[in-house]
Amino acid sequence: MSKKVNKEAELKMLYDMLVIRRFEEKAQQQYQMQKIGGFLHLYIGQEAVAVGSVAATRPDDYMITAYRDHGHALARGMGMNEAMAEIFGKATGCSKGLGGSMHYFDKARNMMGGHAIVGGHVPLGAGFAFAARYRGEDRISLCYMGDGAINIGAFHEALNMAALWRLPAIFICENNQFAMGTAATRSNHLKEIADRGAGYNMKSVVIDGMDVREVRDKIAEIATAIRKEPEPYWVECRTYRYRGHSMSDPGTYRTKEELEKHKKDDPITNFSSVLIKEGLLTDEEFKKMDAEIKALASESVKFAESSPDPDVAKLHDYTFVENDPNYQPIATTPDVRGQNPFSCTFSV
Ligand SMILES: Cc1ncc(C[n+]2csc(CCOP(=O)(O)OP(=O)(O)O)c2C)c(N)n1
Ligand SMILES: [Mg+2]
Repeated sequence: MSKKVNKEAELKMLYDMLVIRRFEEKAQQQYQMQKIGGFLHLYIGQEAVAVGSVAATRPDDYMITAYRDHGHALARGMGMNEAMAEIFGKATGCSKGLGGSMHYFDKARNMMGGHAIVGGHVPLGAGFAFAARYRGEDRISLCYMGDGAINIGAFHEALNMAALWRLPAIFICENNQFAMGTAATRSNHLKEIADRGAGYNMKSVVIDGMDVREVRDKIAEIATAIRKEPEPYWVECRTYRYRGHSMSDPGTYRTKEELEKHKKDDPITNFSSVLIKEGLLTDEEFKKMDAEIKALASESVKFAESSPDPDVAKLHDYTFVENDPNYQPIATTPDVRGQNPFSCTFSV
């Protein structure tokens, strides 16, 4: 065991991964009891990616992801109550019950959303990095996506611009090996997903996404480098989802044996064993931690059930910007290169 190990930080990573696992098991149960409508995509198996990368970065760094978003929000510190209430479509949810499972949002924690359109959020991830550079801040943008997003047009536009403008973004591909029922090997003419970065002359890194320490350490290294010298990185985190694509997935595209083989790499079981072996945790402490988290997950269901529905009269709220101190009406929008961008016709 390295001398530099910080017991509290290590235990927090285990705790955060367990929060995601137990929260989602509870959500799955509620879905099966038909208390939750719409889609539900579980992150179970992939917890080390969100937890390790959040542990490696700062709370003021931006993060954005696709629809498999519970893990990212919880890792950033969202409470289980507001997370569960959102899935139940309640007014106390993180998106006021208007987003549901795929559209978590937590501006206070710089969690800039779960996004349902595959690859559609990648330009936004580049945009947050642009905003940070433009303002002269040393914040970075963590942009997560699935292996199914890397052939989408918006993905390529975003990576090209990010590379051209040297934006401080870490594009993290969570390669869980499938896009719905399609294996990544059937949809990409690539040897490795990590090779995608080469097309944009971008530094590329492969990470074992089942090992939370490796995720944290490698992302921390990249984050430190790009805060000083901005440039984007392309990261492939190799991981695996233990549940179906969504709740209605019959899973016919993989065998039971394959699933069982990958369960041996369980990021939580393996990390807890390592911590016990290193003397940072006892078996009893682990059981106590788990029981505490399970109780919080049950509590979050009670919270969600007893919360009010959103007010129908407010259905159209939150669609357009309101009370934004940065918003400038057209008349006061400053000129850009001598022209007002909103009141003139550009000649090209
Ligand atoms: C532009 C677009 N095309 C198709 C879909 C339908 N769809 C939803 S999820 C998904 C698979 C995406 O897989 P991946 O990016 O690997 O993410 P994972 O589900 O594995 O986390 C598809 C094709 C969509 N949401 N958006
Ligand atoms: Mg995938």
